[in-house]
Amino acid sequence: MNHAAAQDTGLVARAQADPLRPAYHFTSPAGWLNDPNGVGQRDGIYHLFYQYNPSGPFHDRIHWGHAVSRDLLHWSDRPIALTPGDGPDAEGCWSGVLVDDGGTPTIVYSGRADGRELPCLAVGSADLDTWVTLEQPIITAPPAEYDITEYRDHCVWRENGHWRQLVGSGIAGRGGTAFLYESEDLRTWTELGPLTVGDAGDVRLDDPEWTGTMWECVDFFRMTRGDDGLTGPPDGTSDDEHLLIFSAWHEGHTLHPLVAVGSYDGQRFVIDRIQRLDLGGRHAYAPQTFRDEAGRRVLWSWMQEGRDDAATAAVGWSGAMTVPRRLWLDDDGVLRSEPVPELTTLRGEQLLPADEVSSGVDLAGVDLDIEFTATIDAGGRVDVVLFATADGAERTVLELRRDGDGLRVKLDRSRSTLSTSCDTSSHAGAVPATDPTARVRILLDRSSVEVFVDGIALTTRVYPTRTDARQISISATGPARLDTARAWRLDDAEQPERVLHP
Ligand code: DQQ
Repeated sequence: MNHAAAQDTGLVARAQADPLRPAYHFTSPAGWLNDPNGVGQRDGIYHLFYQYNPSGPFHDRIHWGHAVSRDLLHWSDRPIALTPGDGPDAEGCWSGVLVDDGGTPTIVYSGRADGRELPCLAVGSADLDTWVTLEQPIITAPPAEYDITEYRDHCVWRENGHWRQLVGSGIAGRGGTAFLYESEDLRTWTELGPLTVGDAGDVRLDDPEWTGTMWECVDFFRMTRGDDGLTGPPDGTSDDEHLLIFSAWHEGHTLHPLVAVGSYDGQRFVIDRIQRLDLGGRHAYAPQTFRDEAGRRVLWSWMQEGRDDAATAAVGWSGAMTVPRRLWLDDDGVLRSEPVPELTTLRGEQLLPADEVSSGVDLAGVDLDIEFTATIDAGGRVDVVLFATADGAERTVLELRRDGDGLRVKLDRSRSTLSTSCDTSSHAGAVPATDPTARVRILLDRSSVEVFVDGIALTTRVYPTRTDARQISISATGPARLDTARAWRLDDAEQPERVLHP
């Protein structure tokens, strides 16, 4: 075995030995993973590309990893798609998208060189395994007439017989934005100005609705309301509502994903309202969506870590994807999401029958799919204690309360770990209710927690240190009751053999 291969094996083995590494969520073989990129489905096969550093669990010289799946759950690593070269991506192949250029797979991404990013392009083989990058950026400079903060990340679609592109950015003193461009061939672009501009106002790093001074990972599409609503690329001739997903950023702080809903006339997007996309903020950062062959709008986000750099270096890996989620706009225009139904095929042993459970529920496990319904009236509360030790020294608590017409959700991580190297801040937010019954789904996968309350997601990470931190209880107090509860252990989905450079 040569030296590089031996290093590979060491890092992968170290990552796989970490008991807190998710087992049914997508992770890189080891090293660093951040944003989902180039998500899509071709001829039945799902493709997930991602920001990847195979050299170690830190953000540096980013490559594009690549994996394929037929069911969105079981993935096979494919060769690394993009590797920094000696041209416009010498310092990294940052985020972007996959499009079909008349049958030719094509990636539009941000090449980083000389400390800044510019739009670049790569052409793929039919099987998407081999990629050739253009030697020059396809846009050679940000728009000169604006004083921009940053400029990167792409959304590309066909509209009215032309290619359209958004590049995420920010205008100094005003707010985040996305510049709109048009092209006939994906290689020469005409700038059409900002699609819309946010309002950054004062710096409010702790405000989960602050739109930041720059918008990363812009993702623009249209969608009709209703559980079986239709979705597609932006279309300025349609009256459909349009959605712009972006990740609010400010001077190196990856803050949180937001979604703006409004109308689009082919040139400008008028924002009607802005919603938090995930109550877990930065732990569900940089989402990217696609319309799959069944017509669903499917999303992945980067589940950013909450351990510090030294703790992350010790385990040899960093970053996982959320489970794939289906999005829909409800009848009131609220964007909701749920794990794709395919996830239920990972269900193994059932831990609770579907009987009535008015008093409470006790369970144990770190890899569970829990579903319950509860009726919570004003003054009532449901508490879900997760990853608890018998003495309560470690525990993570989800609290649900009625708040006017909706629910108030809080996830308390203050005692989630005895380690002093982890983020233990809390998450909280509102859930617009659909009816008096709260429908709750919780997915646990070692350090990963994904909660869906009436389709409003809260994603976070916790790092218990004790092996007995496995107890779970669900209890109702005051004018609240549990109606039904079910739970299953979920099977692992990780590939058996993984190497850093497939
Ligand atoms: N991650 C990429 C950038 C993007 C950021 C770099 C968001 O393209 O803006 O790895 O997490």
